[in-house]
Amino acid sequence: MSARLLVAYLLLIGCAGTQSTLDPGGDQAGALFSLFALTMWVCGAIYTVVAAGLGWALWQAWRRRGVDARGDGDVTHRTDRRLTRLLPFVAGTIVLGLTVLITASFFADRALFATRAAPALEVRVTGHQWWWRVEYRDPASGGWIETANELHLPQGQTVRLALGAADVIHSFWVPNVAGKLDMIPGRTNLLDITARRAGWYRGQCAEFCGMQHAHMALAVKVEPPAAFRAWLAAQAAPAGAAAGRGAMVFATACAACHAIRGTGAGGRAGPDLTHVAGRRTLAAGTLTMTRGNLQGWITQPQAIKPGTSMPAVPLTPADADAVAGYLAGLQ
Ligand code: HEC
Ligand SMILES: [Cu+2]
Repeated sequence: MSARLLVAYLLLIGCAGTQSTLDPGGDQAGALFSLFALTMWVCGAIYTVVAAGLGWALWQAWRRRGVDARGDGDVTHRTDRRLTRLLPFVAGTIVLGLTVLITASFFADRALFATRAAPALEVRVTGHQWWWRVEYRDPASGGWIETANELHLPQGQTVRLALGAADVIHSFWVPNVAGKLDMIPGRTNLLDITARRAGWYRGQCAEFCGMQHAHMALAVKVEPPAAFRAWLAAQAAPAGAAAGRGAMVFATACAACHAIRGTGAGGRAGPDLTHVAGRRTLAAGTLTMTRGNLQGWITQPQAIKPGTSMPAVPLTPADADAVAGYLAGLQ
């Protein structure tokens, strides 16, 4: 008994979770899940009928074993005629089943890619090898507020994502919230999403994009609109004035690639680090955000994420410690 329970548990734990199509937390994921459930039920019913028919046929054959060999073919012919009368019913069921599935699929598709007239918020998400640039349209100024590797969504509001790519094709996929949509260089794909359930989710690049494709995750937080607005206002604020050894090291060794708004650093080759320590993960979900992991990443990014576009910058241990300390303070 306990072994059977364990099997059932192992089969079902995959269904709930922060990266699951079977645990929808938004309208678009809900539409996809309903389509999936309907398809499962229809196909499950057909499978059951077919399996029962096969069982019946085997049973008949077993009951009549030896009869046909004696040359008494009547029984077989009678059964054949009965089965022939069933054919229109079988064909009708197939046509009906397919029609239901095609219609449901058509409407699910429309629900998935419907665009609203006036979304509450506009967010630009750009795929890079192997991280995500995320920019929010500032409701106050109309400008863009830049962060990386983390997407915050106001609960219950429709957000328009403008998806693009800087280098190769990537694909945006946060299964608890919405279906996949490719991110293609030179093109902008629009996706309206409405997240309903607050919490943290995990997105994942869904188009193979090179060596570290597996380490291209996106942390997604759905939160009540007031909390979201407070978070966005904090993201919009520049970092405090840069002072101390860490800031100096950053200005010489890192600023060519990274921006920290409010300081002179304005590089755009890598993620914006203005509030880097406020993020949940480092390097697109590769590490959790801690002071120790920050320093580890800065000293040996190529060991942690081989092939990443961030080079190992030669720093003395004291300088690495100072710059990690500086970044850890950027909440
Ligand atoms: C040649 C450009 C380049 C230089 C120089 C560079 N970086 Fe990076 N950095 C990147 C890129 C690109 C990424 C994204 C890597 C990835 O996730 O695959 C990155 C990622 C990071 C991240 C993780 C950000 C996040 O959102 O998770 C931190 C922190 C970071 N760099 C700090 C530094 C520091 C400190 C220095 C200087 C010692 C530095 N970088 C030098 C390009 C650079
Ligand atoms: Cu990718």
